[in-house]
Amino acid sequence: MRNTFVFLLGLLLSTPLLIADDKAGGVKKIGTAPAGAPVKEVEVSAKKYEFNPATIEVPANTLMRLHLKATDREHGFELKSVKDSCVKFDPKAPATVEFYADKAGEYEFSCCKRCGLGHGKMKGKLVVK
Ligand SMILES: [Cu+2]
Repeated sequence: MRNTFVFLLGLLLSTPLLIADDKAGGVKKIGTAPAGAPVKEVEVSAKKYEFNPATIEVPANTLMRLHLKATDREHGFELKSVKDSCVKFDPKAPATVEFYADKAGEYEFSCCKRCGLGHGKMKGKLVVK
């Protein structure tokens, strides 16, 4: 009986978190930036089926802060090489992604919210130099 109660309480407490996780907007942090790392802020707009800019360049060891704004409907942003990096946003709820790039390379990103027929080609890349 006691175990059931604890289980139900846990379920009750975790439910709002699960819901919040699927909502558009918010801040997603990928990687940890050391204190004092330079920051590069970039405004990225999204619409069917493109990101603008689609190529974003940043020097290595920079904290990149992407401000994602959708102009038509809900879209998503996810770094292909990073598990669970999807963040969703819509015209009323922009989102911010922070990505600390400590290694040079190209990181492909794509839309992670099905947004129509061209969804699969909605892509871009971060170029870390
Ligand atoms: Cu999409």
